[in-house]
Amino acid sequence: MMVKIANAWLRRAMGLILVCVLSGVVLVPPVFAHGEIAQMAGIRMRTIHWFDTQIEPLKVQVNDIVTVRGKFMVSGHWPDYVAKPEEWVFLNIGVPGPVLVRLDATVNGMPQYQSTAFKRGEFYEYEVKLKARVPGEWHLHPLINVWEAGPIAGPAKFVQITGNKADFVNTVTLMDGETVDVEHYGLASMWSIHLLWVAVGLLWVAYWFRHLPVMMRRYVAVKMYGELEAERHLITIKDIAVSVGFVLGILGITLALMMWSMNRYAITMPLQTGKVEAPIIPLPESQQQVDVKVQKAQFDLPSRRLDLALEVTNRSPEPVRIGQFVTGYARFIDAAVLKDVKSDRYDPVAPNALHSDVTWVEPGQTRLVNLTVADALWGEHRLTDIVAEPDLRFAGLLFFYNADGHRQIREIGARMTPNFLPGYVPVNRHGGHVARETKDLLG
Ligand SMILES: [Cu+2]
Repeated sequence: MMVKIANAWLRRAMGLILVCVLSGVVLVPPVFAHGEIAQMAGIRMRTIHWFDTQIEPLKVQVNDIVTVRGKFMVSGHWPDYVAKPEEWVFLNIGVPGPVLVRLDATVNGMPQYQSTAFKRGEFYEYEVKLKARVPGEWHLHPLINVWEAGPIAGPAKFVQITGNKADFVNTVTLMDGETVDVEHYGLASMWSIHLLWVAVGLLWVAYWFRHLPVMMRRYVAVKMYGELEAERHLITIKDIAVSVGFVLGILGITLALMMWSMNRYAITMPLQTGKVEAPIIPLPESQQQVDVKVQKAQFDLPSRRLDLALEVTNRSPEPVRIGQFVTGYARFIDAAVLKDVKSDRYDPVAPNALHSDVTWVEPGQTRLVNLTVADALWGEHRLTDIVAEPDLRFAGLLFFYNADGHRQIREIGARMTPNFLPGYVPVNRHGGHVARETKDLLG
């Protein structure tokens, strides 16, 4: 009777475990990205503003070259709680593991083989050349590692690598003319030396474990030989000789291996520390002929919308209009000015998110512009989390375009008020675009 009940319970438990495992396999969607949206929204919005990112080609064979290039601005609204980019930064690539190798990287034309420093408020242009190594579909980001702050990722694309990993070649010609295969260079000696020391370790253990029982040997010895005699049977003269032999042998092997490697690799260079300098070359976009003051910023959580009241002064000789807002890696576009589309569902672009109540700001004119940046992208990329942060500020790049499409970029940033209530009409809005829209929603 008891056995039957136990059997029934066991069967039920097994069934439950099976259901759990299957639902884990069937119901949990596969995860593609690698946590870029888990980073604090405030850090993403106020550190590096990435734009003009190009990752190409997106379909390659093993050994083909993928180029990542683009521009970024180092925010002048860098948070106080994040280590500064003037200390140590490194231009890198965010991919799941060494699926590509980095052949070359430049920032403003300067090779970036080591860490560097970036100045807040400056624009930079970068290029990274990668060689495809492991077949698969990989989410590939440009990335800047900031010392003590971590990686700050740019917009990613999926790169598909086909072919066979065994065909991957990565050869380098050294200064002395020797060509080496970096994939396998020094691996044989590394393996042999490691295995040698594993063998020495096992021999040492085996020597002391040769007599059974191994546990409580002192107790057994005292039982057999009495208190006074036990010591001589626990560690014998032979044991001492073998131990000394081990020590001398290990020292001898170490010396011999050191002499062998000094002879085999006669000329070596230590890994280099220090910084390379990224020169500051003013990019055409950074010439500042448009001034922007943020008069009011409100983040409307229910409608995923940033409402901005901006005082725009146009000091350029031509009328300009706002066409794009970039914060972190996300791009919010005014469809009437620019055409941009999502390259895949994870592409952080909102092609029709920007609306302003003033189209053109004429030369010499100062206008109050009410701008709304509204899109589900705020939520999809968890930038809405900004309202849960203790330093409620945003920053981003405003792209102004003239009639020819020539652009100027200004960074804006300010403290902002969150609004959690649906249908809330902001105060101090005198018939502006935002207030009208909200009133329309109400009734
Ligand atoms: Cu990713």
